[in-house]
Amino acid sequence: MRKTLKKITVSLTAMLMMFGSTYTAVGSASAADNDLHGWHVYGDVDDDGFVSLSDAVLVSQFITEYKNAHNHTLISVKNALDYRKEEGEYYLPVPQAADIDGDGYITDADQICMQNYMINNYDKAGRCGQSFFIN
Ligand SMILES: [Ca+2]
Ligand SMILES: [Ca+2]
Repeated sequence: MRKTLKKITVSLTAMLMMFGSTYTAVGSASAADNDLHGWHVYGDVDDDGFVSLSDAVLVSQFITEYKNAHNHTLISVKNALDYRKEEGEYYLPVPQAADIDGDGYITDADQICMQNYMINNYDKAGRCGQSFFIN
């Protein structure tokens, strides 16, 4: 499993080198760590104000770690929110921002949307880079 993760990270790093560095996201995110109230950007999972490779890598690492820890593959946004309180190495600071296709779950499909957005400035769901508000 670790080998696979390393391979994914390496290939994503290679992609970064091929397609440039970071892409500025529309809007800004300024929520405190434990309070997600406010504006966020789909794809900016680590809440640094950019949709970048580090977000896609983090989602990939999180999915792998969560599956290993919980032994099931369907990760809801709520699961990911709860996981922030666990001792995971790769939790998602803003899990809602990772559900690009809006189905309520964080899956490889969301991560693929993020990659396509970074490479082509287009994702199938059409939400990556869009601002959204958490009440
Ligand atoms: Ca980010
Ligand atoms: Ca999803």
